[in-house]
Amino acid sequence: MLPPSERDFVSLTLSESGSYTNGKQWRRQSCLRKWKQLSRLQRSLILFTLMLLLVCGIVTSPTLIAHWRDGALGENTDDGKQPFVLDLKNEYKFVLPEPPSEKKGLRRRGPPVLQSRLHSKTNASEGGKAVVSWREAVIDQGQVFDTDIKEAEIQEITHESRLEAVREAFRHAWKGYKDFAWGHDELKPISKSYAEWFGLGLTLIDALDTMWILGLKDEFAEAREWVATELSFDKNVDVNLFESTIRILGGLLSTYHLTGDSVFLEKAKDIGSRLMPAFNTASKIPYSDVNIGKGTAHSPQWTSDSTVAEVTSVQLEFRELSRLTGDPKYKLAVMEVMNQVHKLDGKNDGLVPMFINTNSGQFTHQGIYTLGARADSYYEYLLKQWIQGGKKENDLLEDYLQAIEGVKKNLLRKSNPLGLTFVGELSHGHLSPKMDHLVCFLPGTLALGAHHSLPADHMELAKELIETCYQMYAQMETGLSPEIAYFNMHEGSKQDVEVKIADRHNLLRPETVESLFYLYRFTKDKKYQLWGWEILQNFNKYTRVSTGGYSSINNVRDPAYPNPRDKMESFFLGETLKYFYLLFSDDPDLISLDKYVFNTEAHPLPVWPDAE
Ligand code: DMJ
Repeated sequence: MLPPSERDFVSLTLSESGSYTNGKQWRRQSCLRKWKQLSRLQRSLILFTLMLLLVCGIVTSPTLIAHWRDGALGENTDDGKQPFVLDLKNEYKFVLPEPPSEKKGLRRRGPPVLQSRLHSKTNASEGGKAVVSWREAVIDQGQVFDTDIKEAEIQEITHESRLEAVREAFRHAWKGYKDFAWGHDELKPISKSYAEWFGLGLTLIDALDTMWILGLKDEFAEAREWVATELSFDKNVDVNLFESTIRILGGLLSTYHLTGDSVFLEKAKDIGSRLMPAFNTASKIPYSDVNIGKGTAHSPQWTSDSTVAEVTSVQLEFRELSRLTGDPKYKLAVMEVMNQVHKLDGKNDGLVPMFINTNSGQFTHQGIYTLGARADSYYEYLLKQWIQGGKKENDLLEDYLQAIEGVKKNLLRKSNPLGLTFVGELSHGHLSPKMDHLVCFLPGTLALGAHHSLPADHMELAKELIETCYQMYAQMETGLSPEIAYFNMHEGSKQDVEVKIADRHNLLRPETVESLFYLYRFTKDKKYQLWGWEILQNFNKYTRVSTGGYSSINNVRDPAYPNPRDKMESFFLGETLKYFYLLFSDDPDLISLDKYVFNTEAHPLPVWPDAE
């Protein structure tokens, strides 16, 4: 216990200058008398009016609002200074400091540079159709897709310094996780605490192979020790089958392959077998949730449906588990799902609805077709299972090829004014120009297919779509994409990408960086690295928390007020930073795309050598 002198206490002292004169005392007593003569109702009314005036005064004071908004919530400032939070001692602390690359004297890229580059080109091309981009910058349509980025611009930041910038970003994210969330699922970097989802150290497991690929040996060794000594799946906890398969099972399997360390294989077997009760349904279409301690499984409380993307995006992992263990039960369970979905009615030119019933095994809520949430990775896993198994499973390939034709026929449109190709959503015959950021996995998947000898026009479409995904970042004021974009299709629109208020958040998602990586690997066009570098700079500028970690943000449209959500998703370490690193690496053998397929959480699994 501290001595009394050092303990916190509050003292009130009347100073001499505070003593009253007789006149003042008299006036005070007289006021008091009048106050006491009032009825209780009169006194209450006066007090209520005074309170009302006080509250109105505070609420309408612009200075106070700005102070509260910028200070208490930890936002960026308008004048380009660093944002701050008001901590409990009333001191200001920086939350989102200068990106490390700037500290090292590297030139910042991102929207301001893009803006001036495009602006000067506009002046040079008079008569070109001009559009207004972020911060009112005028962009010449013809120049936006200029692939002729000067070599000097690319070389100004060296290859190695980009890789180091990713390592530094990872270390910074890891520091936050280690300091405030070690062994828990997710870091809450602003409140310096953690959030549990399954209570299984999700971020740590998701990040294992990223550390290995980035060469962060000390961090990896510490995390490996936690897995070996602390991680237990013997817990009475409900987990989501899909999320725990792609993040935990996938993360453990890929780390086993990269390291050869059997501790990861043993853990993978343990979680894999604990997830199997999900497949005990009347239809064999799995439930969404499993209790890994009790061995029971169930649908969500409100429905007996599962999500189509979820039940068809666990196959890479369970197939691999069967191959490694020699036990076919995992593979049989997940291939049964694929076989059923292959035969189902209710598809539209190969496009699937978003829900499937665990009792009947039939699609439900038919009529809506999207490449976004709830359907996305169904398409990704058709192609990747075909590659994983040695390109022999024809049903998978047929379904994939038919679906891509379905996308072309039903979902593709051009935006205005730039003519960006986007993937909309079909709802009962009506095309909505809505595109989730999640859809940005598609350019990478199309490019991967083309690399594996699928039609060359898939690569052309991939190139068009990745430019759209990049513009979802570049047309925003922060240079970061919203969760969902709406594309203008009307003549005379000023910019292509519109965002609804509810969709302005950015969760540090990986899909665009993932596709940039594939496009760069296959084309070697340096513009993809440059675009990725811009995006990394903007993550550093608007989402980095000074005490460690990165935070998803609420508003990509307001650089002065991005409004951190206080959460670092595990996929930021598992996927986003890994894809950044692979994008900036020029080594085609660093996770060769002929030897590995990435699961949908960016965990590389081997293409089967002698595909059975
Ligand atoms: C990840 O968990 C996976 O990439 C999944 O396929 C989609 N959602 C997140 C990332 O956005």
